[in-house]
Amino acid sequence: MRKRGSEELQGKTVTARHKMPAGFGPSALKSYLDERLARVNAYLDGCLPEESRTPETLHRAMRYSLFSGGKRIRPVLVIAGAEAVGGKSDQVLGLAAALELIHTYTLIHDDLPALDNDDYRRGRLTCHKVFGEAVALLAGDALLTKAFELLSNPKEFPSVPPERLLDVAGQIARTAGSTCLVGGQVVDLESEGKQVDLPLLEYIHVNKTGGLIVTSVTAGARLCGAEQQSLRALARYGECIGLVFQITDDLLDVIGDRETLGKNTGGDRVRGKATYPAVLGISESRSRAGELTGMAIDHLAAFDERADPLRALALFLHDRDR
Ligand code: GRG
Repeated sequence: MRKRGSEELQGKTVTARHKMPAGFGPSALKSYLDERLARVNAYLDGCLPEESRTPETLHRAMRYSLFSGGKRIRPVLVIAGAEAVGGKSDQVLGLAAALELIHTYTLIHDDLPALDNDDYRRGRLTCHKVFGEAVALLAGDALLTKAFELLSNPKEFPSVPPERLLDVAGQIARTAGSTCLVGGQVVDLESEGKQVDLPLLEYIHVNKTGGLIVTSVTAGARLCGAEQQSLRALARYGECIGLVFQITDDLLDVIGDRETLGKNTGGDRVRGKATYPAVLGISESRSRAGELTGMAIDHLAAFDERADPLRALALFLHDRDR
């Protein structure tokens, strides 16, 4: 695939003032990500049962999918959201891990033959291809359950008042449930092969993909005691990058590189999926992604340099090639 330079993808609407924050360029972002991801990965490793623990097949399947090279976007957003309001990553590691566990469960279930029937994910065979459908289904269930085990344990969050933790756990449960993530997935399935207009497309993506992203950005900040005004701004930022994330994902399914993505491309068209390129065309989809990226960064105007990782992440999500 021809590498899409940021100038080209950013189109007309991500302007010079939306470039990487001064002092927080690509190498600073890389160090930031490496450092945070190492901590998230260590935490995830410590909270899951070892592969040797009975039932071994189940624990192997859970670990297989969790440690298969995901980008860890949601945990990074949890940490960056917390840091933007003065929190520390250590305060929110359990939350960051919980959101990645939920995300990984959705991917395992989404790949099953009853849903997208995908053979490859993150460059490897999908969970059900390696462990069989029944174990994959149950590995997804166990990851989801593990997330709420973490969230219901105040010992994982020693500096957080229990009522605040309960509040955040409730927010995550609502996001993962029938009126957001699972609901968005159902509407997506029901729309396959049908003519879909922009409002319906955005309904699907706001719920299926955007909800978990908004919750990632806001829940860490909420856990750290952020004020309502900051939470509202972070939520608007999250809504914008959630859509950018999905538009880019849709574009990559059309123009992305199979090797880089680690999964097959073109599946959306074959399945008659509702996507931005199908509804708006490629050029208009790119412009929309650029416009939303600029809007996301503008929503952070009241934050100081502690929000620079969020600003840089907006641009990163816009420019990503996997
Ligand atoms: C409850 C089964 C079920 C599904 C809910 C989230 C979801 C709906 C399905 C997951 C499948 C999917 C393709 C969702 C769209 C969001 C998306 C592009 C997910 C991939 O996320 P990345 O790119 O993945 O962050 P990595 O592999 O980097 O973790």
